Amino acid sequence: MKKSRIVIIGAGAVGSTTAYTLLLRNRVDELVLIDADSDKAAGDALDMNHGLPFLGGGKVWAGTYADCRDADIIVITAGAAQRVGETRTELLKRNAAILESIIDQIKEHTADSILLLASNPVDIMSYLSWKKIGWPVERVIGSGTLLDSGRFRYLIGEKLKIDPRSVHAHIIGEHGDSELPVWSLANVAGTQLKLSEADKEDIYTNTRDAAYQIIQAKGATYYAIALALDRICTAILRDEGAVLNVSTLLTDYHGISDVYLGVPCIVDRKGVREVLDLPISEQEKELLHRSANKLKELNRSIGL
Ligand code: 6V0
Repeated sequence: MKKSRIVIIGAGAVGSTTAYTLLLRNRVDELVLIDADSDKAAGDALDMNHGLPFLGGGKVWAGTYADCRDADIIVITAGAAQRVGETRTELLKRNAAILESIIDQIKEHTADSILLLASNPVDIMSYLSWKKIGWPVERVIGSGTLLDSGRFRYLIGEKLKIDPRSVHAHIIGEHGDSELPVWSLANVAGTQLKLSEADKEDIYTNTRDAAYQIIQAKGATYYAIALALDRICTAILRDEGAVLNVSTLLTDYHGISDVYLGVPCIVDRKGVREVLDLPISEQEKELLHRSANKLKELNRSIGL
């Protein structure tokens, strides 16, 4: 039987934490780490292998692009991390160049895998990857607003004293400053949330600015994104049909086309099987259009 394999390109804070999360949760038979800093990837692989006697199963090594050939999923977490005070959009040009060289090397070895992007600005990086790699759109996925939606649900849960897994609420749009909360559909067991307007504003602001707060405090964010990436990988490997707010190409989504944005999607072994058409309010539609327009402008700024 073919072994399941995930290749992670970029073994920095996010990439190595994602690998460790996948390993701990026994998600995959083979994990391959690739990094421009080959010592870092080799060191991480060795460190994780030394944990195998306490785990059982799994295999981790520092590999090359040739290892992409048998990959079920290729996760891209390479790039420059956000600096203190730097917006995600300022990262754009630095990361676009890195990504293009990575895509060229992946293409040499496979056309069958699923590409999962986390590098920021993730919606633009996903669109760029899809354009450059030439694979079907369902197989090029961005982590989108999955992490943001997790933060949102956590903060709502804290305020209501309810387990965040029982809170159904979505952040959609850009993974970044123009993202929007879908308050009109947020619920607990179908009932409306008992939150004041001030509570809502506080929750949304803290969701949107969470990355800035964490980067200010410790330089990078990696635990929650690693779990979000693990969630997407599991939905794919187990053919779950899970509904996850990932970034995908929109085609006439409330009138928005030709841009990657985070919206609820059904994710299974083929990747994004379907984009769910959320019945959002008129005001939310307007905000989504603003988010899309911002991203389109940024896409154009790098010639997409
Ligand atoms: P990091 O710790 O600096 O790691 C980046 C790694 O990429 C380093 O180890 C580099 O050596 C490596 N790298 C750079 N260029 C290449 C290359 N050409 N080929 C292979 N490897 C390369 O950054 P960190 O891990 O903190 O962040 C990585 C990316 O994830 C950044 O773009 C972040 O902004 C982004 N994040 C995305 C999130 C999301 O929700 N999508 C969340 C958190 C971070």
